[in-house]
Amino acid sequence: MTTNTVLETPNHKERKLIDYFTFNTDHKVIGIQYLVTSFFFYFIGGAFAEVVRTELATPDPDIVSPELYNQLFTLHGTIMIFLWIVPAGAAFANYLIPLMIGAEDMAFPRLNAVAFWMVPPGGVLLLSSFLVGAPQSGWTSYPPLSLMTGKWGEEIWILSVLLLGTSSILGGLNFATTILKMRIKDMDLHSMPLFCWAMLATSALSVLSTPVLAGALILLSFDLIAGTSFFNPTGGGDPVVYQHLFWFYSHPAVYIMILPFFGVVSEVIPVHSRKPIFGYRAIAYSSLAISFLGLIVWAHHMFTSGTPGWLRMFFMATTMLIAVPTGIKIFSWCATMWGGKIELNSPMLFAMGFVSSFLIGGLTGVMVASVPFDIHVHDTYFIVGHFHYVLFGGSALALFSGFYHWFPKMTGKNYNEGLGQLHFILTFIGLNITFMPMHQLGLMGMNRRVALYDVEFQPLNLLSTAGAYVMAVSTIPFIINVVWSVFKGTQAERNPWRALTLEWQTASPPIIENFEEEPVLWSGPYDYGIDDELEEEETVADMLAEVSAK
Ligand code: HEM
Ligand SMILES: [Cu+2]
Repeated sequence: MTTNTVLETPNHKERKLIDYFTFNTDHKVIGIQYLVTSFFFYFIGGAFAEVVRTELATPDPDIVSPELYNQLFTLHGTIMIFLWIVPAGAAFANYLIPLMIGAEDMAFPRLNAVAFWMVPPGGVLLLSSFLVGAPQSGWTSYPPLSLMTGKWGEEIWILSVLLLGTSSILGGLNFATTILKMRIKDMDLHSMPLFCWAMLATSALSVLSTPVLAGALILLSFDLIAGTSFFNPTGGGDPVVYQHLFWFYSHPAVYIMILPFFGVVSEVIPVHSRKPIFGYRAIAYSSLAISFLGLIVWAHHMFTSGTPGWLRMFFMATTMLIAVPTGIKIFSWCATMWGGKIELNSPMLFAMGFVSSFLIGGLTGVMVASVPFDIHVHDTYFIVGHFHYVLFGGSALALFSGFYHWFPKMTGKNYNEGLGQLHFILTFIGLNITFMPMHQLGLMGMNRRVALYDVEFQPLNLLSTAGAYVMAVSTIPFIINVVWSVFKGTQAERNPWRALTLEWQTASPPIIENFEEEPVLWSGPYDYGIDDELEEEETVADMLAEVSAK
C-alpha cells in the first residue's frame, strides 16, 4: 500500500529555476548543482576517452598527434577524477546527509556554497589550458616530465587542481561537522544511515590528505615558474619526493572516490532486498579502518621508484591488509542479498554490477600489492585495467545505482524502468569488454600512456575500443531517460521504495525546510521484516508511509 502523495507546500516560497544557477545556500540546490556539473564534465571526459580509444584501435599514431594524445589522456584522467567522481560524491553527500539525519541544512551553508562554486571555475580553467597547450604529463604530473612539457598548460593544471582540492577540503569539514553535530536527538551514531558513516570516513581522508597534495603542487609550481629545484633533478632536486607527496594524497584519494559509493550501495541493497543490512557495525567500522589504512600504504605506487626492499615489505603488507575491511563489506552486502526478496530494478542492477566488478578490481589490487608481481606489471595496461574496474566498475556503477534510487526523491518524478535497465546492460557489457582485455595486454607487456604500440597488441586493443563504443552508446538511454522523466515523467511518491531512512519521510522533492515537522525515528534505518508479529515484511515502512502522508 503506497498511496502516499506529495504534500503541497503552500507556506513556503516556490523554488525557482534561477536558484540553480546562482549562489544558493540550500544543501539540496547545492547537491543538484554538484550533480549536474559533475555529469557535464563526465560527458567531456568521456568524449576524450573515446578519442584516446579510437587512436588505440590501430598500432600507429594516426588519428591525433602524439602531443594531442598526451593532452587528451591527461585531461581525461584529471576530469574523471577531480571533476566527475569526487564532485558526484559531494553531490550525494550534500543532498542526502541533512535529510538522512533530519537536519534543516548543512552545518555551514555558506561555506558549502563557496565549496561548490570553486568547481565550475576549476573545470573551465582546466579546459582553458587547451588554449596554451594542455598539460601532457598524466593526472599524476610526475616531474621531471611535467617540468619539460609546456610550462603554462602545466601551471593551469596545478591551479585548477588546487582549486578543486580546496573545494574538497571545505566540503569534507562541512560533512563531518554536520554528521557529528546536527542529527535529530534520537539518532545516535549507531542508528545513523551507513552513507553517513561512509561520508565521515571520506571527510577525514579529504581533510588529512588533500593539504599534502596542495603542498606538493605549490612546490612544483615554484619549480615551473620560479626556477627552483625542489623536484627538478637538473638543479639537484628529487623527483621521488614529489611521488611520495603526491601519493600520500592520491592513494587516500582513491578511497575518497570509492567510500561515498560504498555508502550508496549500503543504502540501496537492503531496501531492494527487503532485508536488514548484514553487519551494520562491521560496515561502519570497516570504513574507518579503510581510512586509517589508506593513509599508510601510499608507496605501493612506488615499488619501482627505488624504494628500499624493507620499506617495500611494509607497504606490501599494509596494502594487503586493506583487503580485509574491503572483504568484510563485500561479504556483508552479499549476506544482505542472500535470501532477500530482490527486486531487479535499475538501482539494484547497478548495485549488483558494482559488487561483482569491484570484486574483480579488488582482486587485481591484491595482485599488484605483491611486490614481485607489481614489478612486472607496473606502468602497463594491467594497472589501467585494475583501476578502471575499481573506478568505473566500482564508483561509477554505484553512482548510477544511487542516481536511480534517489531520482524520484530529487526530482519528484519517476524514471523509466526499461530505459534504466537498458542503460545498465549496455554499461555493464561495455565496461567488461573495454577493461577486461587490458589485463591481458598488461601481462603481455603493453605500456600505458602510449599512442603507438607493437602490432601483436592490436586484436585486444580493437576489442577494448569496441567496448568503449558500447559504453558511449550506453549513455543514450540514460540521457533520454533523464530528460524525458524530468519533463514528462509521472509524479513520484514520497516513498516509492518503502524505505526506512528519514529522507523518504518528506515530500518528493523535499520542501525548502526539508521536513514539515521534525521527522520521527520509527525504527532503525534497515529494520526490514524483523518485526516478528507482522507477516508482511514491509509493514513498518507502510505504517510509516501512512503516518507521514496524513
Ligand atoms: C583492495 C583494494 C586495493 C588494492 C589492494 C589496490 C592496490 C593498488 C596498487 C598496489 C596499485 C599500484 C600499482 C602500480 O602502479 O604498479 C594500485 C593502483 C591504482 N589503484 Fe588500486 N588498489 C585497491 C583498490 C583501489 C580503489 C578502491 C581504487 C579507486 C577507487 C583504486 C584506484 C587505483 C588507481 C587510480 C591506481 C593507478 C594510479 C596510477 O598509477 O595512475 N584502487 N592499486
Ligand atoms: Cu594506492
